[in-house]
Amino acid sequence: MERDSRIFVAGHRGLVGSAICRRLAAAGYSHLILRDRSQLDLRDGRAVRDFFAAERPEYVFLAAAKVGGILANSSRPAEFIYDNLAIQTNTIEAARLSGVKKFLFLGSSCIYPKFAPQPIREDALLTGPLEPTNEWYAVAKIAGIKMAQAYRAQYGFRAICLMPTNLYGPQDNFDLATSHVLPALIRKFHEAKVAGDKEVVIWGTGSPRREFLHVDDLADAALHLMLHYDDPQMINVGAGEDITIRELAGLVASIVGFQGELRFDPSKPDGTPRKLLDVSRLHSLGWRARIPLRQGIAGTYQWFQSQALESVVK
Ligand code: GFB
Repeated sequence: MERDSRIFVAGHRGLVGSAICRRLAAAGYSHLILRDRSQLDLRDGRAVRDFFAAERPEYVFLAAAKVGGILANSSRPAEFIYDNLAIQTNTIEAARLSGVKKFLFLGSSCIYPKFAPQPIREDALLTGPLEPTNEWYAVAKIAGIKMAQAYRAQYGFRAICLMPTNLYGPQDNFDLATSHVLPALIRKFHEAKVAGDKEVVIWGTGSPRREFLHVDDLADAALHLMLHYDDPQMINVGAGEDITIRELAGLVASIVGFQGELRFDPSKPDGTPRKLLDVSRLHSLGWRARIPLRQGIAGTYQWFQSQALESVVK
């Protein structure tokens, strides 16, 4: 990939796409091709093929997807399976037809079986039943991995697949009904602190364990692998350590400065008990996560506050 290569970052307004754009810009890549949803609906196959034929991107980072936390995933299964299948099918096929040189597909750690041995190695894929709260999203992402591998096998299409763990960072979704846990906790503790509330309710029992990776680390890994990895086997991208939701809540509360009580609500789903990725393959390729969790959360809280301030000024 040259500094003036034509690079399409699909989903550039989202958490992942915006981080990939920042990373590419910092590395001097100057020809980014970007379209928001109103300009190009990736679920529309004809529109996607026309776009690729006209713009002829050479490299593609597919960061566009329908994503959400445990509640959004379990309450809108049809959207999660349809949107993701359509987005990735259209984009991979149009990229192949228009002669894209290399394509990066992003999956998720939830593609692995609910009770996969921990830490989860890449070869655990399809060895057991999925976690029911996100099986629709997971099935779509598994189809994307298999499509990338099939296209490589039959057409020599150079697609690589990254499986990131739970991500967080600036540009995340802070809507409490649809977000992931980390932005939800930042918002809940911030609002409770401002309102002087005595307690904050956390979903589930607090015992599930999750691994969190700052999205700037993911973007750095994505660039590294786009440049140095070219293999049909997918590759896990994680931080290498996990914590319980209870520990995470304590950490976020201390960063935000909330001093009240934490109340757990076991009527809400816990989801999978644990999903820590085995990142030995990634480490062997010379890449490691660098942003410590406390520092990453503090930066994300700063970003959240700057957005809140901006919406007041507007
Ligand atoms: O981040 P999260 O929604 O997704 O939830 P998953 C992680 C854990 O945090 C669950 C708990 O045990 C939740 O019950 N939790 C506690 C909360 N309080 C909250 C809260 O206020 N909001 C949220 N959202 N959770 C998703 C999948 O699973 O992970 C997706 O549904 C995707 O498919 C994503 O793979 C990375 O880690 O459970």
